Amino acid sequence: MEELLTVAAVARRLGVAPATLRTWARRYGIGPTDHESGSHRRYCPEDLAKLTTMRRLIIAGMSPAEAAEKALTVKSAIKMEKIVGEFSDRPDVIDALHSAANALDKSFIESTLRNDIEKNGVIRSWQEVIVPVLVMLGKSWEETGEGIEIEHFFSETLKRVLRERASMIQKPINPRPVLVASVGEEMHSLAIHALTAALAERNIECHFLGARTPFAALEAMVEKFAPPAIFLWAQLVENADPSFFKNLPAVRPAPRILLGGPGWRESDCTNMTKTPDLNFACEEITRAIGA
Ligand code: B12
Repeated sequence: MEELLTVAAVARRLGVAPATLRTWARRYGIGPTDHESGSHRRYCPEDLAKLTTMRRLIIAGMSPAEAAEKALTVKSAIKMEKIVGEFSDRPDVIDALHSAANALDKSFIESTLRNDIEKNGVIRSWQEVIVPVLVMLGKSWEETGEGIEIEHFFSETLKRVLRERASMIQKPINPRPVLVASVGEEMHSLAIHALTAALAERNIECHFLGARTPFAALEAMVEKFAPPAIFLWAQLVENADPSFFKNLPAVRPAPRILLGGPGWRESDCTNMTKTPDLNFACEEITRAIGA
């Protein structure tokens, strides 16, 4: 039986909005040929081959009109599973995730993130796919002042996937968990979610305090658990109060304190370790727990 697909299914796999597919059909005649199922038109494997070519040529920099002209000459057929494979290299994943974020397509964002992390690990996924998408989302919000719901929606979906990943930890290798927090009024917490998930892949357990952690919470946790390492995130300068690391209670053995995020000012952090990236933070923490 021939595989026939809806506009929504094809759009998700190709990483474009359904409206874009409709425009391509109307403007360039590159749509579902003549398959009808109920009142909805469906794409067949031959249509998919044309669309996949169109998408690839646009990503390569060709204009939609030129890409459509070439794609319409394609005679082959392509199966849905094949498209997923074809579009799994990194620029396409970024693009697909960005489109899915804009379309508020939760299930596509979740499954793409899960697959990517499963295949590449948290660090590579974060650096190669997730950060570029976050930067794109932040940029469009900065330029237009619109789409804040997209930022929230994508962040929450990403947090869910990273939490899931962190909870897969089996037998932690560190008896005393690492302490991880975003300081003061800091609402940005995606980086620390990524850190906790990346450490879980190494079976390193964290006490995760999340966004807007007050100093009293850090103080109590340090006294109670004497963590081997403490990671403090500040995205914004106004939240990077040095008293968060200067006034921590003294415990034995002394924890390794790491500061991450663009908020920390160099002048406040002399003699402190500021992490340059996720990989470095994971390596330092791994060393601090003696693994
Ligand atoms: C998602 C997001 C939000 C979400 C946060 C959700 C959540 N739970 O975290 C929400 C919607 C809540 C939010 C709120 C705000 N946001 Co915001 N947000 C973002 C966005 C899109 C992603 C943030 C993020 O996690 N980035 C990924 C990080 C990690 O990238 P990075 O900081 O550049 O990190 C690199 C280095 O720091 C380095 N690194 C070094 N050490 C380490 C250690 C580890 C472990 C890791 C992982 C990385 C790392 O590697 C990183 C790359 O991996 C950014 C855009 C952007 N470009 O980042 C804006 C952005 C950070 N937000 C911004 C702003 C202004 C705000 C608000 C003030 C807006 C407002 N007016 O309300 C509020 C902040 C309120 C507050 N008190 O904190 C600005 C900040 C500008 C500035 N520098 O001052 C940005 C840059 C958007 C923009 N382009 O203008 N935001």
